[in-house]
Amino acid sequence: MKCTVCRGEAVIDLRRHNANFCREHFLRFCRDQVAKAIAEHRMFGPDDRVLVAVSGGKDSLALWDLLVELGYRAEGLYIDLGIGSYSEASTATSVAFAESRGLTLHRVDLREEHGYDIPTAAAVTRRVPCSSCGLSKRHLFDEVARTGGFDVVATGHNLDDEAAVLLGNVLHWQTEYLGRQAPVLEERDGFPKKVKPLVRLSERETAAYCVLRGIDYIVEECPMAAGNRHLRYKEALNALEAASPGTKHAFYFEFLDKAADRFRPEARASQEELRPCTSCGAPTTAEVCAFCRLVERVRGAEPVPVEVLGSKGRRRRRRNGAARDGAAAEAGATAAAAGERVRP
Ligand code: Q46
Ligand code: ZN
Ligand code: ZN
Repeated sequence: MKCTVCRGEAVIDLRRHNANFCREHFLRFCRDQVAKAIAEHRMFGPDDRVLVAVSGGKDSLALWDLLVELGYRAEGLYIDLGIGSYSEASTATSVAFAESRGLTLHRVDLREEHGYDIPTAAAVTRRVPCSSCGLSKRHLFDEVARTGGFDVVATGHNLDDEAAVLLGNVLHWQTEYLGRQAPVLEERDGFPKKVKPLVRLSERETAAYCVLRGIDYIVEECPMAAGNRHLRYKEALNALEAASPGTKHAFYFEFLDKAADRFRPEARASQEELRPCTSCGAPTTAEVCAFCRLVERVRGAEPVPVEVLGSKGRRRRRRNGAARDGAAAEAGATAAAAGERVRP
């Protein structure tokens, strides 16, 4: 297999681009795709301070590395969610990455700083973990961006993530979410601008990027993600992509080009007026924001181990006929995956 650019030995084939690349030209391809996404969608400029949402996984570390390689002023934010050994491994990986490159990593520990962790919040609220997790992450990214003087928050959502979210939104005709699905969410009433510079790269490409750059990332998936519909949508799209390379790219980018605008009025109409939370000052539609209400409810509760939650969650879902939790899981995970805000 020869590199399409230099005819040297290729290390990866990209069927949707009908190309093979050697290490050097694949890394350049990744940088070009990210640079193109940033320019085309006017994500940020060379003087902007970018806050990268870091999880220790391949996408967020590849994103941080790529932004630094492209010369941007990017610092990381890692949130310790307290999800057992998964969070321990994520913390170690994120810290090691930042230290090895001399980069600034901001850290928030949910239990130390806010008195709860995600498994406990899920048990106390009797909602699926992704619901309180997505809410907590969005609030803390916004807060650190605001207090730290960052111009924009960048998340590691890739083409597979965005295409899967789009498929979910289309299958259920979530027109309000369709109107908000974009690689850029502009700053609004105290919420920082949010961008997804990896939208032109697939999951396989970000993983290959990490391997070729020697980036050590956690392969383990969050144990709380098991069974969510988002993963099934990815599998379905992978089957279509295998049969017809380029399907995911066309599905997502043609949606942006030809259909997204049609849903914008609906998304705008659903935007309610915002005012500062009387407790923390974050923009909210209520008197006290959803994050402060969550903290109030779960702070100091007896910690619930991940394993216990897993079995309880499954029992509860069976008893309730799956409906309510299934929908909540999907909304939480989908919004978390899309980096979007859902109203509480
Ligand atoms: S970390 Fe949190 Fe994800 Fe785990 S609990 Fe759900 S939202 S799956 S991106
Ligand atoms: Zn080459
Ligand atoms: Zn608040």
